[in-house]
Amino acid sequence: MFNQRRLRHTAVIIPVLNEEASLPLVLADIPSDIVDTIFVVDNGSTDRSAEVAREAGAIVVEEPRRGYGSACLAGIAAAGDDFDVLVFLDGDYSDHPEELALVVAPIFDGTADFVVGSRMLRKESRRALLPQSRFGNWLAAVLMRLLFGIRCSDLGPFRAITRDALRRLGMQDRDFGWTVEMQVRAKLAGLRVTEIPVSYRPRVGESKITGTLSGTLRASYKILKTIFWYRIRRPKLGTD
Ligand SMILES: Nc1nc2c(ncn2[C@@H]2O[C@H](COP(=O)(O)OP(=O)(O)OP(=O)(O)O)[C@@H](O)[C@H]2O)c(=O)[nH]1
Ligand SMILES: [Mg+2]
Repeated sequence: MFNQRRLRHTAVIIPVLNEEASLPLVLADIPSDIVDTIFVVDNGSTDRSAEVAREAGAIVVEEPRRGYGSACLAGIAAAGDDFDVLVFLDGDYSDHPEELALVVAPIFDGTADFVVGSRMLRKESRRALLPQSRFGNWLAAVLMRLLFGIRCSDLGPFRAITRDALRRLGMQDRDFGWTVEMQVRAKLAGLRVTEIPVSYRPRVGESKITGTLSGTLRASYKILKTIFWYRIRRPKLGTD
């Protein structure tokens, strides 16, 4: 493992909007024997998220344009060409950063280009998802199977991808459509994609999306719109 890590430079990208309470917990659990650099993308937080990130040794990237996708795109731009593998992780401590080695393993052993951590494969993780989130992910997975032949069980935020594969995708979405866009584009680009079960727990702090009606409706609308847009348009992506 030590030699392999030397071969691969791995960065973590954490989109953040007002997560000062959870961020120190997330950063403390990221395995430093695998990860070279942590980019915390501050999406216009009004709390001390940026300060606590810097205090914990992360590189803070400012992205004033709101939206989960915007934050991810800014993190990718900041990482540039210096990393072979990029890992995405939420900043609310609902993911388990200590499982990062499991998420990157199929990439490190050369069997996958893109790995999605699924929260739907383990009972206790599934139970930690709010019912609307469980239903939304199930419906999205059914539609992706029917419309694209994609076998997946979740649009989980905890995921890893090689820099080269990410470049081939040409990601564009700036908010809630980011996760599903990456999985659909990965299919259209012919990436080797695999899913692994990950743990999940209720977030630290106030829910912004899945725990609110407006957040759930906005996210669901954008995810469904993204799925059907790609089914109708089927853009050609570089397959090699
Ligand atoms: N809501 C929201 N989160 C953002 C934004 N930019 C970055 N984030 C971060 O993106 C990650 C995912 O957002 P969450 O609010 O956890 O979304 P969720 O997990 O679907 O729903 P909840 O955890 O219930 O709020 C978190 O680390 C947020 O801090 C943004 O514009 N809006
Ligand atoms: Mg969350």
